[in-house]
Amino acid sequence: VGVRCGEMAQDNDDGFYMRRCVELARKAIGCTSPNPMVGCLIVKDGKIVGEGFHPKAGQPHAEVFALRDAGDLAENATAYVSLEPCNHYGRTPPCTEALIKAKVKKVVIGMVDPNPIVASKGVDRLRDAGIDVTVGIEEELCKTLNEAYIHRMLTGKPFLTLRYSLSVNGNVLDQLGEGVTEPGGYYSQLLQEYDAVILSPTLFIDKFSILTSQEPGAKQPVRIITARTPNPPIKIPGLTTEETAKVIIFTDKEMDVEHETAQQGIEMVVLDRINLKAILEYCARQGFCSVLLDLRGNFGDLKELLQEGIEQNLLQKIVMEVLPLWDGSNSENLRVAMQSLDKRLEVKNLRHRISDNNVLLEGYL
Ligand code: AOF
Ligand code: ZN
Repeated sequence: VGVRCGEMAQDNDDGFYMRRCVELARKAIGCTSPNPMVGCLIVKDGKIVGEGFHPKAGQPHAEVFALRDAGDLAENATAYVSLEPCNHYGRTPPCTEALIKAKVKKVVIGMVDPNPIVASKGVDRLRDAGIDVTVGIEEELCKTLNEAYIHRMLTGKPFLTLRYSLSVNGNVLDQLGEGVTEPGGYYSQLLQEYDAVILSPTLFIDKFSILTSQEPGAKQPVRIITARTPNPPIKIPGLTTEETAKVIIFTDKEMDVEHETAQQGIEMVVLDRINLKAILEYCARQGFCSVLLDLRGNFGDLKELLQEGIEQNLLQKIVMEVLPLWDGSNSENLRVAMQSLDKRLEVKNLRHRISDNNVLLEGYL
């Protein structure tokens, strides 16, 4: 009301700039783990004079890039950051000190950093230095951006998402919707967001190329498969350079692996018993924040992993697509596995969208 076209209402400015920070942060999607994605803006007299995001663990934080971009204009400006600026020496020096040194007047923060070595100490340090600090702008958006990082910081465990496709008659399908594996398709985007993906070994061997995110410059997730003995030796197909990513095979006995190319790292982890908890613990030790359990192919061990996930409350999120198909064939096994559990779970914050010809549902457990 009363706002001319092209002009931003004063009350909405903080939200507007914070949404831009999140947009910047997302430029590094899939690349920052175990660090969070963070975006930062320097705003002076209603103009954006500096922008930055955290590109990768080990590299400078978002604030450093934005301050560099702003140069001397940072003095008396407002800094917007999607996550509380850090106040510790990690792989990089504290961002609070960089902001103080640059003489910013105000810092607007999306959310407090759940990392116990930061957790509000960044805010305290800035306030002690006489900087005006506001916390909690577009907080939900900032939290969703880093849901995996937050979960891992608070629990020490990776964030686990279950993905599957369903026919309109409620059958779990072996296939994906049309177009979803193409650039911009939800499946291609999903793969890029996760540090690791647990897959059916048959799918892995037969259709490796469709297990690859097609987003430009995407970092591919580590592929995890499980293989019990006695099994025929696992044959890893030849991979093109874009598909190259680490493969971890969880097994209950050392076994032979044949692979056509030796270019990618294949790691074998022998467990007493193949189970989801042990796989997730291993992933946590590798620094993975997020793991996708992808139900496709010959479900094999995935069935038991899923049952364990539901029974032991190891799942945080569900991503489900409904395909425009009535299909009574296949997946009987999995349907039984999914329906036989005597468990009732509420799915929270359900979101939906239509993507190509499919309905996508996302929610939290
Ligand atoms: C920020 N801005 O852009 C990011 C932050 O090892 P380091 O030095 O990269 O520190 C990692 C920790 O710093 C990470 O766990 C999180 O608490 C914080 N990340 N903080 O002020 C950023 N990426
Ligand atoms: Zn920092």
